[in-house]
Amino acid sequence: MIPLNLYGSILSPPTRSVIEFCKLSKINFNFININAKQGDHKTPEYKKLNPFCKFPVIVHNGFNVWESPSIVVYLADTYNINTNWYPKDIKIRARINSYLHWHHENVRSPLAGYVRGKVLGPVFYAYPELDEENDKKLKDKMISCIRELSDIIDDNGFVARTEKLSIADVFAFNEIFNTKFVKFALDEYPKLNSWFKGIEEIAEIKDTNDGIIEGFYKFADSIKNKDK
Ligand SMILES: N[C@@H](CCC(=O)N[C@@H](CS)C(=O)NCC(=O)O)C(=O)O
Repeated sequence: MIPLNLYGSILSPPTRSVIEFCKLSKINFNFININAKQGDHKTPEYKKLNPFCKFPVIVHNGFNVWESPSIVVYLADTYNINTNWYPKDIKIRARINSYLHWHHENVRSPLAGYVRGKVLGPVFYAYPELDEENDKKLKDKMISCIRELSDIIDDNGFVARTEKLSIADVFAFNEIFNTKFVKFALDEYPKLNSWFKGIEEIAEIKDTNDGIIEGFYKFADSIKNKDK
């Protein structure tokens, strides 16, 4: 029996980062899909797994952990991981952890903010369409975040200022990946673009992310047709 259950959605960047960490670390897991439109994450049972009703969550041998960076650290310690993705070297870990703490407010918030407001929110949570003013406000925040990440990569190569790719890059990559929903192109940022494409081609990541955008639009169309 696999002792690890992972609850989440493939559309969710933090869920994918945990899935990819498992795959890159050869940790087996059962995936339990959360249908946000149906409110699977708002049920009393789910609330026992994560009191804040967010995904991803893991349950490992009956022990539940929420917040994706915290899940990754728990899994790395539990499965004794020592790879470039999350090495045991405490100074490299400190760099990765610093990024992961910074990531929520400074990367996830501005990138997911626009993607959710513009595309995912209206489909999953019946958000009203963004008006021009809010569209611009959220889009500007997304662009200034991409610029900041691009500067970090220009200067350091990797987002956590490590010498090799780490799980921090995967977290950043997955948030940027979702900007495909708003058709944002990275061509203006050559180093960021090649960093992004390099990560996208890693087998475990490709295997997870391929087909997501197309799958979402098919789902959104099927809802629209049902509502007609
Ligand atoms: N800081 C959290 C963020 C989790 C999060 O925002 N998850 C989103 C999906 S990407 C969610 O649960 N959305 C459902 C909701 O807010 O109702 C983490 O890294 O795990």
